[in-house]
Amino acid sequence: MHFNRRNFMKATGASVFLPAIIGRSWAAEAGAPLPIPEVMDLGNGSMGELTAQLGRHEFLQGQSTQTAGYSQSYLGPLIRMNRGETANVRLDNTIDEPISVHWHGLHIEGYLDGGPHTPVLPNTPREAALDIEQPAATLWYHSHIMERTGAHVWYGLAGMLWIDDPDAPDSGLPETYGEDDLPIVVQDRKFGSNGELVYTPRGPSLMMGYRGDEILVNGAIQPEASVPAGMVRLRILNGSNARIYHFGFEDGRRFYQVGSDGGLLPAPVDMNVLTLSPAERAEIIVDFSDGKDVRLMSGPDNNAMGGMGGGGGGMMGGMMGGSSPASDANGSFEVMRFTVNSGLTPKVTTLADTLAGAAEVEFGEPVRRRSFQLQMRGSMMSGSMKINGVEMKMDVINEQVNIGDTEIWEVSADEMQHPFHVHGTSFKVLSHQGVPTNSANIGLKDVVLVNGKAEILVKFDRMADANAPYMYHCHILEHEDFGMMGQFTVT
Ligand SMILES: [Cu+2]
Repeated sequence: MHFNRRNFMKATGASVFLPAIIGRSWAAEAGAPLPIPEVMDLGNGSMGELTAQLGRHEFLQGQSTQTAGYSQSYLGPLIRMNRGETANVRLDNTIDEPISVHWHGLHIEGYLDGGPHTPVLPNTPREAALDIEQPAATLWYHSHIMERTGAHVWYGLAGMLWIDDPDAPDSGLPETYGEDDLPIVVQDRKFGSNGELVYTPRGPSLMMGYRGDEILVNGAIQPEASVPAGMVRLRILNGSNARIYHFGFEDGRRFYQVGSDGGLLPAPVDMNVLTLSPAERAEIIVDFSDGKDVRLMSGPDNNAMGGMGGGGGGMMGGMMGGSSPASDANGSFEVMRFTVNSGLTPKVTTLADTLAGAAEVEFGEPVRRRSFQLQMRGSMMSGSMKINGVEMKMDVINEQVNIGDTEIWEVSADEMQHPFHVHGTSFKVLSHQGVPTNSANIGLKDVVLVNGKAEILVKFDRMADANAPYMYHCHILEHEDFGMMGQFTVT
């Protein structure tokens, strides 16, 4: 397959994903109850079915919006899989273009990974049998088609995936789904005056990544969750195309991070600001025992070329990074609200000092070092973004890795910060900007936000041959779609 970068803009405006007019005539409706996705449990041999489909979804009061989703109008069900089992799922697609289901964070072989080489073609169902052998973790899935990932995810082709480990010791963390264990998928979106989603990455919003001015959680605008007066576990996914969030509570209360991309941390990490770049996940424990309602906020996203206020709002934000939500004087904006419901009995009221069942991966001595330079400099002129001087090409394998080898990958980012994602494994972050990191506080990762330079320790235990190689790429989806991606085999 050959791809012409100049077709990119045309492609993202393809007819099934309707373009819209910028402006607004509707009221954004905040404060609806937090939607809790339906669970698709693939444990104990049960077979699931995931169908990519177009739909209409009501985000805005009295408005129906063209969307896409997996087996529902927008986003997909929360899929649960058990460690030590094979998860079986039938993938189908009723949309008039290829989509895929990339299992982001799963350690599975390349042909099952759901990358650009393994699309689900229209009305051509496929079955996938996924051997789950990795720690309990909060992952996700999304479409991952060459030059179309940004549009597909923007319109809704994404969902959460939780791995459970029936044999892990009890962490004591909250685990009552929808009550004290909540999926939180945070996305920014932009709507036109006709109520339709607007996705028109071009110029600055292509260069900086595409941002929206409405904040959605699980597909609802700034919703409200009703929680018990105890410990509540929030499993947060940044499901946005480009926006980086700096989450914190309006009252400055502290909270505890207990998990990251690859599973639980060895011990809770006390914090009051949590930064998540696109595709990163964090599990946090928030104490609501004081009974006070509180808003979850985010600070502004300042990731832009030259470090100038990209999504920061105002003229610069508009010029440089697209839209920004209505914000206070500091640039902070509301993500969602929590109200404490005294009618709910808290099930967990304490948090242990250390976490049983923390995620672990055995790394050996590194035998090789590779470097990856994420490059956007000159990309407007050349019509593509690059890694190590080359743009993504479907028929070029950029790296070959030996199965089971431990390697150090040195990743550097030019012009702005880039969230670097590696398929097929979880890695450890060794250093950032030349400073060794405390990996116990960071945990196992599959995305690292690179500001300058980072070193990561990687090892792959599953095969990916040249017919279905793994990808590494920037998870700002417009950068990925514009070529900041590469392919590697593991054999
Ligand atoms: Cu990038």
